[in-house]
Amino acid sequence: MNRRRFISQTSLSSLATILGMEIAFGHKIPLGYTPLAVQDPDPFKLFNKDTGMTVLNNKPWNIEAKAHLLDDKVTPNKYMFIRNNGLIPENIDAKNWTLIIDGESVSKSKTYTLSELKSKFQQYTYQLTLECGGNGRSEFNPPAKGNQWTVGAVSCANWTGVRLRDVLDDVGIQSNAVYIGYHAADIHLSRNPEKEPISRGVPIAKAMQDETLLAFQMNGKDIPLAHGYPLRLVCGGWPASTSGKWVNRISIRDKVHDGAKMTGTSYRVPCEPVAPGEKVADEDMCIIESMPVKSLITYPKSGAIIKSGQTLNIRGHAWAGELEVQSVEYSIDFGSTWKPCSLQRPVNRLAWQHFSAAINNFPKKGYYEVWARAKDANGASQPMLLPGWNPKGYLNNACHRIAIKVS
Ligand SMILES: Nc1nc2c(c(=O)[nH]1)N[C@H]1C(S)=C(S)[C@@H](COP(=O)(O)O)O[C@H]1N2
Ligand SMILES: [Mo]
Repeated sequence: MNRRRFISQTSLSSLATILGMEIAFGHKIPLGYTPLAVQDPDPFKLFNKDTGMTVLNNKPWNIEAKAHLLDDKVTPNKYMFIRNNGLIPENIDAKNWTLIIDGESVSKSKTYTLSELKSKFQQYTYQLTLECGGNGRSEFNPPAKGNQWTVGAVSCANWTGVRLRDVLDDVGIQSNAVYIGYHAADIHLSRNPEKEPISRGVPIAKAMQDETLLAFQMNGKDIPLAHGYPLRLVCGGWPASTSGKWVNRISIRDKVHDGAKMTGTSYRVPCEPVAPGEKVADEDMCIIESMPVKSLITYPKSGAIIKSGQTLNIRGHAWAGELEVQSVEYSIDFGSTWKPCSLQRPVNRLAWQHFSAAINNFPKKGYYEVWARAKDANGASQPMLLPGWNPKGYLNNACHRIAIKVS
């Protein structure tokens, strides 16, 4: 009797797809063994990312953009950051994919296939800004553990799907519902099937917004594998950790969801400001909700050189969580004085807005910095250098800055 167990046919064919060739003796690969060529794959090829992207971590994959790569109005896949807490699910079978809606606050749980979701409910498309709560972490001092994101963990793509609200109305939600929590098919780094890499959620009011989608398309195509194929929850304007990828279950909770990375200090900041480096007790940490106002200069690339007397055209995007951005200004004197940029309205709620300015008041040759500062509808502005320090390094919405040489 042969006790050795071998790789499945589906895993073998997906390996062959990744490698772009047939694996000779492939059926002899022992179960659980990863061939060398895919142990350390080229992430840019693997995920169709631009080679200008920065890989911060490979186990799990975390990849960010650079400011100038985010110049498109709608972020294409090749420039979209990847933030994984665990391992990307293997052998996804979209045809048999199901979504379970359960939890304390449904009278009866209900299961939908992906094709039922698509055919039963009206479909909507929105441009939605997704920013990792830890974007900008690398600037905090004392440093916070975790991925050292600079400015590139933000995107605004077109997401198509059905409204979570329509699905929840179909299931029937009880009046004691407080929160939703997603569960997904990704694999814990320990490969322990009992553990979830991440299971977060949002209050019922956010879940019920028009723009909160169960999405199956990104930029008009099936969602790329790394971004949640075949089904993803998208909650624009909130920490992107609330937008569960590869989602297969949503629990309607009668209390604040207590899944992985909802409790303790995860995705929480001190409820009251603290001094840099101060220890904060878990009970004094509050869950991050809407993301703060922020902007990014996406053109030109930092380091651009112009001739004396030449106009410098800048452009970029600004966003403010649940709010609209009211104005964007720029400074060429390290924040002493500010001038207005022109700013477009968002194409829909929770989409980033585009700004631009023609700068022609550089007084002499030399080194300059262009700083951009956005203000939200409530009048809150970005801090110039750093916002309040917090133990986990979240919510750095400091002004973005580019270097310019006038020669
Ligand atoms: N299932 C699942 N969903 C997830 C994550 C994850 O690791 N697993 N990461 C979250 C975090 S922390 C972020 S910032 C966003 C990143 O989305 P992206 O990789 O599509 O840019 O996905 C969120 N959804
Ligand atoms: Mo994140």
